[in-house]
Amino acid sequence: MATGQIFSRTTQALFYNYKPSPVQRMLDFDFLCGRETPSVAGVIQPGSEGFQKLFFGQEEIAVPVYSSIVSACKVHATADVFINFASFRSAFASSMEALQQPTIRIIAIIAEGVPEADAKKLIAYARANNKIILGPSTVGGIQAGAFKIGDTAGTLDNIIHCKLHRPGSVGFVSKSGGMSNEMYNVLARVTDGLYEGIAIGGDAYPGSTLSDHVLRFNNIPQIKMIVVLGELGGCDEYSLVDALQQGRVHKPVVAWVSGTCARLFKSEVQFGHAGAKSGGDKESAQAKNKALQDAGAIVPTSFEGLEAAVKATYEMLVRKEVIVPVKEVIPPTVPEDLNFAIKSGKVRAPTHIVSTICDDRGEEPTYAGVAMSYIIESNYGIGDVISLLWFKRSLPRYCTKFIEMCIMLCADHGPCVSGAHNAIVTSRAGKDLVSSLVSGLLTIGPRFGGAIDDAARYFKDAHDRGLSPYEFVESMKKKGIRVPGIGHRIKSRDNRDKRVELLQKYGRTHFPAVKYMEYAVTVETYTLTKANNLVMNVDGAIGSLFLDLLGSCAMFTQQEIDEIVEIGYLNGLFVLARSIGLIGHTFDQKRLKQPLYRHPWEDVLYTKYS
Ligand code: Q5B
Repeated sequence: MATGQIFSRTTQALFYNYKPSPVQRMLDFDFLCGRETPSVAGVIQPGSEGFQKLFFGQEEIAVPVYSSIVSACKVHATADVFINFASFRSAFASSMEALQQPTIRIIAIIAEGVPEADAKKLIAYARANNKIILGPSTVGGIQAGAFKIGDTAGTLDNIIHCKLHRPGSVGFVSKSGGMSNEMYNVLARVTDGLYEGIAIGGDAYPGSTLSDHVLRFNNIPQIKMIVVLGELGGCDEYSLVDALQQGRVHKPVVAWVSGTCARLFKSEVQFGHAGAKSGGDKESAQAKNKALQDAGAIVPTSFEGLEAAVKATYEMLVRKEVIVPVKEVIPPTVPEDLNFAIKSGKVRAPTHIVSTICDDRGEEPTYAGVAMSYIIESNYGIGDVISLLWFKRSLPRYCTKFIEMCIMLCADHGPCVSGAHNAIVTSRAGKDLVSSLVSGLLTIGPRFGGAIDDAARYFKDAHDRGLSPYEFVESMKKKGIRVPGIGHRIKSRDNRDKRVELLQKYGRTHFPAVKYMEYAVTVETYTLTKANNLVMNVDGAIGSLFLDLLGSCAMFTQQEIDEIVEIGYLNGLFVLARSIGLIGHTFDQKRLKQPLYRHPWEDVLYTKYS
């Protein structure tokens, strides 16, 4: 591997298996460093294509999404880093495919738990083809002020705090990503900061080794000293020992191998990383620290001494004028995400929607404050749910039963009515359930099913003004308005609508008062003197009885009743009820495999007169 720098301020990556947070963090880092181009050239998400909206500073950009590695590499031939966020199950296949692309030079494999046999195959292929693997089981790496992989170095605050937005003089390599963060902090405190930092990953078979990166750092002129953090287990550190002994590293190396506490345990101990287990003596932290020290590395006596050793080495290099401390750069302010800023209480923003009936943010949704489990455990019915969501209160059982009666009685009235006819024709035209349903619902209006609100409005007004049925009906006639709630195409004096009778009977039996319904009956008595079919219809029965319900249950103020009538809640009962039937008709037609409907010519009057 050796040779030097692997990243620059123009390095671009392809990000496999899209995760919004690490991609956005990379772009935020770019902005902090003053990069001109985003470091993520594209995202690969098997099965999707298009783009992802992300921020590059204040500007929103569209990052292209590709469904395959090959197509992404073809379009972005200069993006030579492949950041693989695939799970351990699919990391091997995607990494191998990426390695086989001529444009890809470096792969970071984030997944933990990649089978060792697979890791070995990837490593062999990478070595044979002069490519670099970081990981598996790595957070990645960073070149300060230039390029960063995924979540490396954590939050923006941490990055600024660790001065990673501009290059320093230290090369750092460790197994652990978590410890890298710790060390970036130390380096910012006691040196002029990091130049490049790599976490090789904690697996037993890392794609690149500590010594691979130390030897590379040795060739990067901007790196003046090297810090290495090893771990007990495995023999990786010994290749660094060899390199030091062979005089292949010319820069001061400060090193520490963690895990010295393993000796305190009686049996073999497995630490956090797969490769970090106390094996034989040679793999112990003590043995490796000693070997590194003997080979010429600066090794403190404990981890606590590492900071002092780094500081002393840095100061020595400054004294010798090997290091000229870099000038501080003030990073630009990265705009904070609105959601985050709101959550942390830093900003406030006006809401765009007000909602008062249902809250789904807690453990369980509540309807008008009543928890879902209470609704189920208390045997609430659909009438109770409607009263909570429409009227925002629990109505007495006789009221909710009445609502349920309305729903049941209006659920369907055969295939010939406007709504069902439309739903049937639409379904037979091959349209889906929602289209068929909506086509039927759209017929509900002043003539068909949608006269309940107007019936309530006119009956209430006429009754409250003390109009006699004669005065009311004739005044309507003068205005050219048909009395809503009166009249039916097939029902008549001698063929009464059973639904109307059932509703009236229920109201008379259970409601404290039915003055509006009785007024509507007197209106019907009058209209029947004009024509046999001017009976009270289901809209008129529901409209007048609902006025009685609202007025007599003592749960609504007069102002609330006026508002319900004015807004027009009551047609909702017919819309809801008839949806049941319209859905049934749609299923019926599909089940019967009915062909496209075409109205017969014989049933159309073709005439030039109009
Ligand atoms: N005349 C329902 O009319 C219908 C009059 C009237 C004064 C009236 C009509 C009407 C008001 C709206 C209403 C709900 C269009 C109906 C429903 C659900 C359904 C449907 C189903 C289901 C029927 C003949 C003569 C004319 C008119 C006069 C008619 N209605 N006068 N007030 N209300 N009602 N809709 O039979 O002198 O000859 O000019 O608009 O409440 O939709 O099952 O089918 O569950 O699906 O077509 O039940 O009444 O009568 O229009 O030929 O009129 O009577 O002025 O007088 P028809 P038309 P004139 S329930």
